Amino acid sequence: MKKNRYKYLIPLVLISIFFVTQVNAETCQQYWFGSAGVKVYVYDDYRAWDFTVEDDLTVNFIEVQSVIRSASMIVGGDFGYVIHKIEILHNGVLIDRWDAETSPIEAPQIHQADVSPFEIKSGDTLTYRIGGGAPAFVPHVSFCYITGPNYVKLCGDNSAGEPLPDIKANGSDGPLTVSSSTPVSITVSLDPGGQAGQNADWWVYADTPSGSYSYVYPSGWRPGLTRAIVNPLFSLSSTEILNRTMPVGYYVITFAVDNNADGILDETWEDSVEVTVE
Ligand SMILES: [Ca+2]
Ligand SMILES: [Ca+2]
Repeated sequence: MKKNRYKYLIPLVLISIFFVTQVNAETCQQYWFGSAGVKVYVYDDYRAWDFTVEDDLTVNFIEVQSVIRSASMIVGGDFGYVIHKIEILHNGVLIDRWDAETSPIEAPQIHQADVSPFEIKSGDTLTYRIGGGAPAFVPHVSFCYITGPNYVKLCGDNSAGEPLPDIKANGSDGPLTVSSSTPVSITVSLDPGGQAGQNADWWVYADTPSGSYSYVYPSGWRPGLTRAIVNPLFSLSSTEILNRTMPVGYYVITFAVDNNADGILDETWEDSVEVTVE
């Protein structure tokens, strides 16, 4: 009899390990700027892009992509390598700075760095800037352009933060435009932040040209507005809830969780994606 008790203990231990691992999962926010084919020239002065922080996070790692290339105005050709400074600032305070060795070939450069943990809050300003750095032998004539796509990505620990629901269409935060012959894949994921284990209403619904539809677990989509499930908040990895072609029109699909479990739509924490089918 005694021996049998342990068979219940093993699954419990496994569940605990799973739980801890999930709560400490890393969360990232990514801010895109620039686009391929559009050149923004950088001289000795800095060029800057500002972003508004979407969610609170304790950041301990950054990754930045810059698509850049050196060039020369004077000889109409290419000078070779030019050193530019790139800086990331949070509310005007420098977080990280590094040299970009800009070559005559347009190429994406990825910079990654562990940083001393710092808090970002929704609405804060994040700045990417690039400039300066003419080499000594050609002062004031070297420059580069930055094109795209570029991004600033901040990662960190959200285990004490707000829940972060995320919904994507074909892997994108949108807005997405597709043809009526292209399938649309909708995925949802949740970082529960400091609310893991709190019982909550979960909602997945779509505003469509033919009215509202809701995803109800486990049966699937139905007309009207209905709760997907009532369940404690947990770390939900990317899960597909739709994959099909859709009639021409404009759609907004929302994933939300509430800070209660009363069956009423509160959308305390929500994320939406817009899809236009042409
Ligand atoms: Ca999203
Ligand atoms: Ca509710």
